[in-house]
This record gives sequence, structure tokens and C-alpha cells, in this order.
Amino acid sequence: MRICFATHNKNKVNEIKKLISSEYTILTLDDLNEKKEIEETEETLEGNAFLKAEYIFNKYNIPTFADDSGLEVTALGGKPGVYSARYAGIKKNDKDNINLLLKNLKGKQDRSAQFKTVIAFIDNNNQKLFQGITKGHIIEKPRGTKGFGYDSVFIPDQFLIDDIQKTFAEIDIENKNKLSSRSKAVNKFVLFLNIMN
Ligand code: ITT
Repeated sequence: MRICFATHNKNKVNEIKKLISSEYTILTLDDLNEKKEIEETEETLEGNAFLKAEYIFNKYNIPTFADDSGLEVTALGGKPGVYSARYAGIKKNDKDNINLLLKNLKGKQDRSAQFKTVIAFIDNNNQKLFQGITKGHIIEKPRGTKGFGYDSVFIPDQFLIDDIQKTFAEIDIENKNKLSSRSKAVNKFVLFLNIMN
């Protein structure tokens, strides 16, 4: 079965391809030669995930899913949340976003945060949402070169390698996929696909 993953984010594609069995052929927006950056105009992750999936499903008429993710920081009242990509401006620059986050958290005792991922899936018979949450905390300086986005400042709870707490940017995709919000949402989605087919 062919399914489109409506994203331009290659890191998301790499993670997701390791979580979905090869019986499903994942087509990305690059595979469809779709250049448009679908504007995220909704005020929730659910709304934006649905909007991206719907745009591609309506245009290409193939079963489509989209992922919208955000980092929700307790001491910042849940921000940057749905605005995580554009936290430091419309350029969507990871480094600028992290710098602003660390600046806004300076002096705050509570560094707790969570990643939330929402996956929206649309085909001719279904419109479904799947959610995953991973709790953790934000460290004071970035660590690690793997991953993307806010990975280098996020340490997931209860995850130790050799008794050391690692950021998502210090572990490989396989380990990130054991506990990331994306993998939790994708696993629920895969269960649904398997039941449906
Ligand atoms: P698409 O909309 O094309 O899927 P995007 O990069 O715009 O890709 P999001 O809107 O979902 O993706 O991302 C919101 C922000 O959260 C953005 O700054 C990402 O870099 C970051 N982000 C998403 N998933 C992440 C993850 O697993 N680890 C760290 N940061 C992540």
C-alpha cells in the first residue's frame, strides 16, 4: 500500500521510515515533486497536522498522513508549543529557536518540558488523529550533533545510557525511536493501519 507522508522534513522521514513496515511504501512530498510549503495557519498541533494531510490528500488522492510536533515548556506556560518551528521568527532556524528558548528559561528553576506529536491521517474512508507525548527537561547548553530541532537541549525522563542522561541529539535514531513523541504517535498509527488492512 502506498501512503504519502506530507512533510519536507527529511529528519522526520528518516525516523518514521524505521517505524513503518516495508509493506507500506512511504512517498514524501519530494517523491511527489510537491514544492509547496503548506502554511500552518491553525492554532493547535491537531489543526495543523490535519491541514497538511488534507491539502495533499485533496490534491493527489492518495492516503496521506502528516505530523505536527511542538515543544511545550512548563515555565513558559506551554510555549513555544504549536509555534515551535517559528519561535525565533519565520526563518524556522533551529539554532535561533534554541537560543531564544535558553534565554527565556534563564534563571527559571523549573526546566520541565514535553514534546508532543500529532499525526493526522486521511484516506477515502477515514480521518484520524494519533498523539504521542514524551516528558523530559531542558538543559542549559546544547549537547550532541544528531537529531534536529530542539533535540540537543531536551533530555527525556528515565533514559540513561551507561548511567548518563543523554539528550536526543546524543543518541541514534533507533534509541530516539524507543521513546520519542513521534514514535509513540506513529506506533498507534501503525496499529490502526494494520487493523484496517
Ligand atoms: P513539516 O511541517 O514539513 O512536517 P517542520 O520541520 O515544519 O516539518 P513541525 O512544524 O512539526 O515540523 O516542527 C515544529 C518544530 O519542532 C520545528 O522547530 C522542529 O524542528 C521541531 N521538532 C519537530 N520534531 C522534533 C523532534 O523530534 N525533535 C526535536 N525537535 C523537533
